[in-house]
Amino acid sequence: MRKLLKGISILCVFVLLIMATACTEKPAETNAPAATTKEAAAETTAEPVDTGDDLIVVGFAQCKADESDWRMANTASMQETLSEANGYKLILADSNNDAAKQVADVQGFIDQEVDYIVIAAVNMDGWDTVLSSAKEAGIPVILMDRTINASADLYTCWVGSDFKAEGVKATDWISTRFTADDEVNIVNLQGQLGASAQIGRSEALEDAIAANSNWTLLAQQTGEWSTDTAKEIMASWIQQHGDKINVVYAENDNMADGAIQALEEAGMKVGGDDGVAIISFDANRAYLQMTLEGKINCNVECNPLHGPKVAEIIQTIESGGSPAKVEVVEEAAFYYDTITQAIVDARAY
Ligand code: GYE
Repeated sequence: MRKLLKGISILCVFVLLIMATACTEKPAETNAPAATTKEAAAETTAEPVDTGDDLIVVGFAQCKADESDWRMANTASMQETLSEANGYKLILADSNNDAAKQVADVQGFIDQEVDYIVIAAVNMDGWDTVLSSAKEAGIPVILMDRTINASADLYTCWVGSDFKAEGVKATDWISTRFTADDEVNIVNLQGQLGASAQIGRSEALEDAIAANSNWTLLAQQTGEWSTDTAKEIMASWIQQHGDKINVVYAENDNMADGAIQALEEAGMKVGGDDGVAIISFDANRAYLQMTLEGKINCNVECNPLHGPKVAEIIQTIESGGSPAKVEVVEEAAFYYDTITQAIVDARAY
């Protein structure tokens, strides 16, 4: 739709230029034709000229492409689906988890007059101005993975996970693991603060702790989704609290792995029926293998493969339709005592 409008406006400019040139007197023996041509050329290239290859140009503002196993699978899904073979030109901007840079990346897409903008937001806040510019430019904005705090009329739709519901699956498992008479002492490795995934998962834990008088939050800190950072933090918590810790609530697989490394290096039993209970999120295949081995007790799925759904949304818009405002993906949870090798082997990421 947008490409048709852009093509018509360029054609009009060319017709006007031809008419203007035809009406002028034959230039004297000077450089006038070059000057006129040059001015004309400048006018037509003021707008990014449509390459005519009929590809749908999608600007993808990713938070940090190598942030985690989940994020790498998410980026790959977008690149595999929005490929030139499938009719797309995907422009990936990696903000390196810098929220201000990500906003600038989106502004850059507007300046390039892309056909669509897809955002996996570093932070929930700070979007109103740039999304208002996208709206004025008539560029549909698709939020993928993370939600944001912005007026709903500033973006076309959101596709992702219900992060709080993911957290409730995890805290429900903790409730089955311990009785009301047990002391439940929890440490919480949070995702990057301000990301909707962190907010939802942390909220579920905090609500469950408030609802269970025998549950205590011993420590809470962001591990920035990172294995190494989580390992360092966990080592310090072990120093402080020792074997009082009986639950690690890590808000993604990479941080769960870091915590497990720290616990094992401290000689503490991990997972299984009587080790420190490990909660994780994402359910990447490598970490479901660890769940099968009993190292992770409860791993809550968070599906990163949003490429096909984003393409479906774009095609709906291209054909004049309106996609649903919210698309929550269905997700499961996996447990060390019921998962099978077949389940692990069948995982797509
Ligand atoms: O859990 C984490 C990634 O936004 C759901 O970001 C995503 C989270 C995911 O880095 O591994």
